[in-house]
Amino acid sequence: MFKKILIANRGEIALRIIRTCKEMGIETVAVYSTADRESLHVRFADEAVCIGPPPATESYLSIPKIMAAVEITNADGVHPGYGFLAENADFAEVCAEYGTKFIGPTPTMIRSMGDKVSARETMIKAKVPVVPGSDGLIEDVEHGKKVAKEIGYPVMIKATAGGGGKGMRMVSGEDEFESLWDSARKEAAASFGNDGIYIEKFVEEPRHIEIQIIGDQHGKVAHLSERDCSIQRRHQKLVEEAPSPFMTKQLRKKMGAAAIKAGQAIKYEGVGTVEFLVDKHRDFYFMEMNTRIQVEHPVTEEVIDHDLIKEQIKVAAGLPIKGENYEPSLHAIECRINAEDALNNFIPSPGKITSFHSAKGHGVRVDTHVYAGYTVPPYYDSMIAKLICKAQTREECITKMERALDEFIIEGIKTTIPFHKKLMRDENFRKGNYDTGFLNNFDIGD
Ligand code: MV4
Repeated sequence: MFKKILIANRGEIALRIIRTCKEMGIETVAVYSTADRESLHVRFADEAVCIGPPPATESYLSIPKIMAAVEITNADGVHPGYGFLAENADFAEVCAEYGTKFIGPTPTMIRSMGDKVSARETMIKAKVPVVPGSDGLIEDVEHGKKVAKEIGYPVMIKATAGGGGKGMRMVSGEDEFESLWDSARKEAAASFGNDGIYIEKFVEEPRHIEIQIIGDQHGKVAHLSERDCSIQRRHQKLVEEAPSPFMTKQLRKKMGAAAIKAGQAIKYEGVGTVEFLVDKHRDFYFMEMNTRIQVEHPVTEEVIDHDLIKEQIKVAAGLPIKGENYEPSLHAIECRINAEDALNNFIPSPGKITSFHSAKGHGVRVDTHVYAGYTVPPYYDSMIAKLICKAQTREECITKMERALDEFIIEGIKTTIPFHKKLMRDENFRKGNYDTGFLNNFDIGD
């Protein structure tokens, strides 16, 4: 088992990892930029190393600086968290070369799932359902038009190096193909330095339902049930829940089996997420596979009573997993509380938090690194807290979430709390009637 883990991250996830390490008797090393000198992960780690100025490229994204911190503290494990270098295969490689264990999958697995066309091909071979689409990359616009015609409009143009919607265009007919193809390629080249494009049949009104999987170093893969992440604004998740209100026992069985096949196809090691698009007929299609712990992992932890960070560390240490598949026994909902002004087009709202009263009580969990007096820096992601509620039923969970949101006081900055309050009151949300397009027609302005 690890003696000392360096957390190559910041904010709530760094604190989350430190908590589990302490419970496992593992020493912790925090790395921080000068903007995070007063951050809680620095305070609660056993050791802390300043790795540079605020810009992420000069601190949390700097592989040489993080490796220097590994060297001087002699950490035998590195936990990347999510974002930053969590899915950076080069970083995983440098850790392996250096001899410290990257807590996550191998560089090969990260690379193969990071390239969406290669991931699709892997899934086709593993007989995991994928959206009907092109056989590999599209060579040129004429090839693209031909493939789109064969698939049948509407189609979705996607970037192979993409994710999160960048370099993606929905094409309704051949007349608009060329211009949308061009803009998608340019965006992909600008965002990822790779203009590789592929095409899929457009899935109407899809839900985003992802299956949590875990694989050990002995070839076993299990699933830990699903999360519904369809409530997104401009491809940013805002609310996640488990189980999905759209799920049935039969569908969970089928999607769980498909997710395990996806993991087994690449001999997956670690905690991972297989994302699916689910249409209104409950047909499901592989979308992407994430090779990291995700922001929304707490909703799964709450419904199956597992510590996923502990599972991640145990698997990285070579321990076997039990391998049972899990059915959720409770209901959990997570609201992401961002330093954004929900009543003003969600514009960022960094600054000093003058008062902070975190919701509490039975079935309420708050994962946060902020406190009264903390200054939210403008350099990083705007998420400052995750409010997670759990209850026996979805209805009770929504009621609990409404009470918790009402009790949650954050002053000095604007947040997304008003948005969440309004969402919880929405009739369609309360009935579970939503898909990924739900927020397109949701007016938050009070
Ligand atoms: C799709 C789709 C419909 N049909 N692919 C969005 C980002 C990336 N994860 C893939 N996405 C989509 N791919 C086909 N063939 C609709 C989306 C999509 C979406 C997916 C999940 C969650 C939110 C979304 C918001 C808009 C579009």
